[in-house]
Amino acid sequence: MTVAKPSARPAQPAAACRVCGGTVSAFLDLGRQPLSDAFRKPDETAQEFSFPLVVGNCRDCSMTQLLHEVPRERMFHAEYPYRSSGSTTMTAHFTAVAERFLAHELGGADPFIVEIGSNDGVMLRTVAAAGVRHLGVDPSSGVGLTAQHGGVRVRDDFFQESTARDIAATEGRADVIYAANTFCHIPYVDSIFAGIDALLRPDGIFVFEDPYIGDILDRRSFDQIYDEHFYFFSATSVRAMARNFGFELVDVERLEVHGGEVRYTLARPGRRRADARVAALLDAEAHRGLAGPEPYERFAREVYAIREDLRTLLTGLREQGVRVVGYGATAKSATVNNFCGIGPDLVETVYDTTPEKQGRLTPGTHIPVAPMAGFRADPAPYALLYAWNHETEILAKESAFREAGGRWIRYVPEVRVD
Ligand code: DWN
Ligand code: SAH
Ligand code: ZN
Repeated sequence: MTVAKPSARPAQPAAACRVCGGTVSAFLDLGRQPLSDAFRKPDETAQEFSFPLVVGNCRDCSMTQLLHEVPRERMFHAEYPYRSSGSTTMTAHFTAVAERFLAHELGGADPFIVEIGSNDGVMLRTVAAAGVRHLGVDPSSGVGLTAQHGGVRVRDDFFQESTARDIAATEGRADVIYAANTFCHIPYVDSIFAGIDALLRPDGIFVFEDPYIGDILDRRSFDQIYDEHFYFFSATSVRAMARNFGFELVDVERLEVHGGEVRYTLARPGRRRADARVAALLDAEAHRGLAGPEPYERFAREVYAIREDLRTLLTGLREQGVRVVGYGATAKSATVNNFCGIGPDLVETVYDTTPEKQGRLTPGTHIPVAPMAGFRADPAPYALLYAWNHETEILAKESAFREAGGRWIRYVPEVRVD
């Protein structure tokens, strides 16, 4: 398999910022990539969709973003396979989010919570169980059906201005609008903010949590970059974006989930006092130069080094005839496999608990995906931990693998075997 030269300059060096219209300059070209969640049936013959995965940083508002947008209907549809409840850590995380909203954020006699990207209902089912009025909005109707079976009300739709206006007209305004790992998936932020403005009560809050660019740079987690992740937020870029659309950033909270995230709270200007954490994170970002080009250029060099190291390790193991399997058919792994040229010759099988991914092939490089039982029944000496963001949970339940002499391969923040 051929891989692009490390010296390759991005095919497209610049684009217009989707937030402010300024100039986005590219800092990393990850090559042509498939849809990260399009797992192929083995007998499928149609040409796979691909697009140039190039990421850049806006010189004007400092928002990190992709230079090419994949049409949303290609990614989010009835067969979208990702299920939020597949991790016990994430399930506990979202139960705690719901409990916090229920305890602290609901005013009036008939409160209303809206979630954008409610997926299988992992957060809203706690709200539903408490008998509180709610609505999930999600265009991926397969996972939405699971939410409905769990007692959650779901609207099978993309959230945008028209959807929000319609909800406000028929159901009234919301106390809280929440989005986890979804707002960063949506390029059309102007329509989202117009929708938030139409749907949120005057004192309401818009809360969203997404991978934090500071953590991506620190942990060199280049696999957070894939079709669905359009934006990579910082406090600096979110504050500028919020102001641009008539909102104020009033709180930020660092989270350890999914490899490092920040939860941002927005309110209408003057409605909430900004927590001191906002100024602290803005200062920290200014101090480390997050607005400038240096940290991004350094990151790009580090990513190329990881690719070299990972390919050297995997091809070395192949030459010795040593088996390597993958753990977790993550969306992130599409970037790793396609950027590093990892196919079934280097990783024979990827094990995953998601029924919708099993029996299929990984996007682009076509590694078979198999049920997790095989990982234990037919243990290989090496396992590439694609679901590294769930490491604590996985290492706890897979302790037998290590005890039997199995070794984990990691690729972020560097290639490591242990
Ligand atoms: O932002 C997004 C996040 C929230 O979820 C979406 N764009 C798509 C998706 O990204 P991902 O696929 O990289 O997410 P995860 O949570 O890292 O995916 C974990 C994968 O590993 C799932 O396919 C489930 C699987 N898994 C497993 O097989 N055994 C997960 C755990 C915890 C396990 O023990
Ligand atoms: N909140 C969940 C799901 C994240 S996956 C979690 O944190 O685990 C991203 C979800 O966003 C998918 O279910 C996808 O269908 C949904 N999504 C993408 N664009 C959307 C939009 N414009 N409006 C609502 N949901 C959207
Ligand atoms: Zn910009």
